This record gives sequence, C-alpha cells and structure tokens, in this order.
Amino acid sequence: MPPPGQTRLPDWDGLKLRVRSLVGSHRVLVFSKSYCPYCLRVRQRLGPDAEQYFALLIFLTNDGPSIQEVLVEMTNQRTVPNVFVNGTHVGGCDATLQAYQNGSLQKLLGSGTDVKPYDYDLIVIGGGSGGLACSKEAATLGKKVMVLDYVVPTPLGTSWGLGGTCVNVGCIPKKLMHQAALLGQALKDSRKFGWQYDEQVKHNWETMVEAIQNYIGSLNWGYRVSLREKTVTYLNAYAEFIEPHKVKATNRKGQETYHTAERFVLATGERPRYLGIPGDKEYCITSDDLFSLPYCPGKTLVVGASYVALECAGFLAGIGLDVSVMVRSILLRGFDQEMAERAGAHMETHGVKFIRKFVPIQIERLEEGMPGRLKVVARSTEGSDIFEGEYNTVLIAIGRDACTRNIGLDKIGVRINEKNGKIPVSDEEQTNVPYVYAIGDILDGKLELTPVAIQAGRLLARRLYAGSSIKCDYVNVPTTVFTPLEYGCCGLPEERAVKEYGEHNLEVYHTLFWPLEWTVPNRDNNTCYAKIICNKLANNRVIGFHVLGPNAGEITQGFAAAIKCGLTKELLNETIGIHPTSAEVFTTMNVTKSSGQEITQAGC
Ligand code: FAD
Ligand code: NA7
Repeated sequence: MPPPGQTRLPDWDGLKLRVRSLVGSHRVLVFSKSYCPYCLRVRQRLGPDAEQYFALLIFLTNDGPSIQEVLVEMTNQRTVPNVFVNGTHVGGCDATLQAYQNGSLQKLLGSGTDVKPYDYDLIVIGGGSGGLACSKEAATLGKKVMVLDYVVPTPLGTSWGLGGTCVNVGCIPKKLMHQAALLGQALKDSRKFGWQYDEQVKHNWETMVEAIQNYIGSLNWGYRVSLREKTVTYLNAYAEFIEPHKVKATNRKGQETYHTAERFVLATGERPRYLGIPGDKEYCITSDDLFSLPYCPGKTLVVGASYVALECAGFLAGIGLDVSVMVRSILLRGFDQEMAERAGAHMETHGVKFIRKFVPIQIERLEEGMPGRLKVVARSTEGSDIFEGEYNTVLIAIGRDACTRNIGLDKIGVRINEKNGKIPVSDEEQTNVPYVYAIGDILDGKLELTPVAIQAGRLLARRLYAGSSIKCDYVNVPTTVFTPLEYGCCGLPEERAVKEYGEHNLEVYHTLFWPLEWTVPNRDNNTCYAKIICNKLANNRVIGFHVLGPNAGEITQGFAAAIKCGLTKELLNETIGIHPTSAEVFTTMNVTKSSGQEITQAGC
C-alpha cells in the first residue's frame, strides 16, 4: 500500500506486475540501494559464485520509492536489502546471512551457487552509441555484461576502432570536417573585419585527416577504458547466434569462442549501401572510407541526396574541392522540403553542382592513383538521356543497410522486416523473441540518430535491471543537418503536418533573417530562414520547428526542450529574445505564411 495520506499511483498494478516479474525472472534478486552497507554485506558474504545470479536493484530511478512501496505490500518489509531466491522471499541482511549459514539459502538455490546457467546476464552485440550505453548502464546496475564489437572492413579495406559509426565514421568526423569548411568561410570573412594576411591560404587534407583521426583514436581508447572501469567484458569479435542464448564470436584471426547469456541486446547498426552497378565496390568510396582517406579526394561526385550526401558534399566544397551531387529524385527525403530546397540552393550558390534526376549506371577507372580518375556514366530517371563525367572520386551515399542478415537471427527466430532488414520491436525495444532486445539504427520505423540509440540503450538497461518503467520517447526528437547552411528541426515537416492536421488547422509563421555576423562581410542576405508550424486546434501549439542558419543545432536543442514542455506561439511571443542572436527571430516572428506577406530582410 502507498504510505498513509498518499494516493495510490495510477500505474500501481503495472508496477506490482513489474516487480513480480522481476522476482520471477531472477534466481537471486536483491532489492538494494547503492549506498546501503547491509546490501553490500549480503553481496560480499554470498561471494563471487553467487554474483552471476544477482540483480542488484538500485533505487536510482524515479520508480524507486514506488517499488519500495510495492515491496512493503508484498513482503511486509520496508528496509533493504530485500532478498528473493527463486521467487521465495528470504528477507533482509540478517535473515539472508542466517539462511546462508544454516544452508537453507543453498537449498533454495537448488543445485547450489556454483551452477552457472549462462556465462553472462547480458550480451550486447555491437559497441556503438547504443550498445556501449546499454552495456555500461547494465554493468553499473550490477549485471555481468559482455560487449562484442567488430568492424567488417569496407571493400577498400578501411576499418576502425571501438565506438561504432558516430565516433569513427559518422557524427564526429563529419562535424569536424564541417568545421574545417566553416573556418575557410571565416577566413574569407575575416578580411572584412580587418584581418590582413599575405600568405596564400590553402587547405591541407592530410593535416585535417590526421588531426581528426588522432582525436578519434583518443575516443576509441576512452571507450575501452570506460568499459574496463565498469567491468564490462569487451571482445573485439564478430558475433552470430548459433542457438538460443548462445553466440559464436570470431576474432580478426579467425579464432572462435562461444558465449551464453540470459538476455541479448542487438545494437549492430548499419553500413553504407552500394549501387550494385559495375565498378561501384571496386572504385567508389563511401562515408566509411572518406573520413580517413589518406589523400585529398579531388574533384568529387557525390551520389545520393540525403543528409549524409549533402553534408559530405558541403564540407568537401567548403575546403575548396570541385563537387557535384547526383540526385535521383528530391533532396533530403523525409525532411521539410521547403527547408531542403533552401539548403540545396545555398550550396548551389556556393559552387556545388547538382545533377538532378540521374542515377549512375557504370563506373569505370580511367587512371589509378591517389586520387585516380574515374568515368561515371549515368542515366536520366525521366528518359533515356545519358550523362558522362570524369571525377577523381565518387562517393556513394545512397542510404545504409541494417547489419541484421548475417548474425544468425534465423537460428533463434528473431523476426526482421524482410524489405529493409530492420527489426520490429515493442515500445520496450523487445523483439518477438522475449530474451532478445534491439536498439539504435537497426530498429524498424525509428530514428537513426546517436542520442536516440544512447537514450534507448540506457533506458532499456534500467527497465531490465532497475525496475524502471520509463520508455524511450521517439517523438519530437530534434536533429540537425550540417550542410554549409545548417538546418535544424524538431517536430513535423510542413507537408507531414498538413497531411496529419489539415492545412486549415495550421498556422505557419516564418521569416528570412540575416545573422549579424554576416552583415559586415555582406554575404548571404535572405538565405537564412526560420519557420514554425502551429496547431490552431491545440492553442497554437508548436508542432514543427525549422531553422536554416549558422549554429542551427545549438539553436534547435533548446527549443526542442520547450517543445517537449508544450511550447505554443503565445509562449514564444512572451519570451524575450537575446539580442543580437539568430535565435531571437523565433520570439518575434509575426508573419504568417498564409498572409503571403513579404519576409525578405533589408538589414539584420
Ligand atoms: P553503430 O554506432 O553503428 O554501432 C554498431 C556497432 O556494431 C559497429 O561498431 C559495428 O561494427 C558493430 N557490429 C555490427 N555487427 C556486429 C556483429 N555481428 N558482431 C560484433 N559487432 C558488430 N547521428 C547523429 O545523431 N548526429 C549526426 O550528426 C550524425 N551524423 C552521421 C553522419 C554519418 C556520415 C553517418 C553514417 C551517420 C551519422 N549519424 C548521426 C547516425 C549515427 O552515427 C547513428 O545513428 C548511430 O551511430 C547508431 O548507433 P548504433 O548503436 O545503432 O550503431
Ligand atoms: P537515406 O536517408 O536512406 O537516403 C538515401 C538517399 O540516396 C536518398 O537521397 C535516395 O534518393 C538516394 N538513393 C537511394 N538509392 C539510390 C540509387 N540507387 N541511386 C541514386 N540515389 C539513390 O540515406 P543517408 O545515407 O543519407 O542516411 C542514412 C542514415 O545514415 C541516416 O538516417 C543517418 O542515420 C545515417 P531518393 O530520395 O530515394 O530518390
């Protein structure tokens, strides 16, 4: 019962069910608190042999006090540790130690404490954003955890260290290369601000790559150290299921080991897709190769038009390369198309060429070298027109495939979506096989972003091992496309909002703006753009937030928190801006799109 005077929590029955299922699914379960000396005593006294059976439930979560109330109702015991063995309530510290001394605890344990049904409580397959977060959290909660991480080299032989896509071949090197490009622009602007320099300023690819790779190396090392500190066993080996609860791990030398666990979390991420045309795997690179490419790519064709493609094209152009983007249909599918087109138009103004409505059909090598020379033959998507062009490098960025088809899921009956290889899960990230969970990029219909994978992994571990019931919220997740003109967004693209709510129920406020920093160099006026989409039926609640301008990610993050709190247009009007910033436009926007009024800016 909840304490007198307190009302029962709305999910009291659910909580009771959760505690019962925790008790039922653990051989030894100790409800505990991290700082409780008696809990530690029980654990130490039972020794390392019993360690594997322990679910040390630390009351870290919001649910902690409520779980304690459920326990009072179940056991009449308010204190911790509160120990259960094979579903039987043993009691607190003294009762448990006594049961150990008189042998009744061993009897309860059945075949004795030296029987090990599984090697680990949890095996996580994939040491990327999601896998590392989940494994470390589970280990912090007292579980015995193994992480298997292995990078299959690209067709050109590129490989990398621990940490997954984001750290090695994703967010981190991408943002740093974007920064390299922004610095080039800043150098140009600086003359207008009085900086004088005579030297010819040019970019050195090798220096940039070396510096970025050194930084990534330090992150790889940091991940290994933190796994060790948290006593997570790390194996640099490729994992595949061979039977229920059992994986085979194959290391770089081909040596095989076998490992079992009570539960598994799949966090294997995705790898770049290839075109499937002659010459693609032999001569082209993907983002997996680009960030450590030992030579400057030179004149580059980027194939694909989603954010990976546009970001790479953007920073390559920004460091002075001749860059073209081959677009099959539209820019940034899935994003607000008005914003996408504006981001693309800005790139075009700054020298990126777009070859629209063409797809490559053949890549031929004209000359070997670093870089060499390639001939690209492409066909129009609207007719039989053929395009031919010569480039030093062709970067394919046409999407990524989930790494789920070669990990033995068929051996244990985990279902995947055959169309895209992704894994359907419940809202608790559980697959159709109850002891197997999945997180991150491999989830069907979820967002492919690092913070999403991390959040899902952490919350999953807390639900599995700390009695938490908090689920990952996949709604209103903010993101930013780091094109030269950054595009940040949260909530719905305008076209989705119209589809879901109907145009007449929406009010869109928008404005162009000119960041103060750009006025003195006199560049790019009326290219930055801000827009919010409000739901008239819900008090003008902001359901879409879009900004195209410098530091869009920094701007969007704060507004995302406000949107989570139910931001409305009125609240924005009441918010006082910070002057002079770009973000302040959101507090002063008053032109509705439906009014058709002019939004061009004469000054900042
Ligand atoms: P990953 O981080 O991909 O980790 C999976 C790991 O599992 C990998 O190390 C893989 O080698 C390993 N593995 C696979 N199969 C096995 C196996 N059988 N056995 C052992 N190990 C295995 N997200 C953002 O939030 N912001 C960004 O700015 C951003 N930029 C990006 C830029 C690029 C170019 C790319 C490609 C991605 C970007 N992302 C960005 C997406 C982000 O990197 C992913 O969403 C995130 O890494 C997903 O994490 P994950 O844990 O699902 O998988
Ligand atoms: P996306 O978001 O899957 O987009 C793929 C892009 O590549 C998109 O523009 C496609 O055009 C285009 N594409 C797909 N197939 C082809 C072929 N065969 N030829 C030409 N163009 C093609 O991929 P990203 O790589 O940008 O990002 C994937 C995830 O990785 C992302 O969510 C991040 O988490 C990291 P379409 O619009 O379909 O015509």
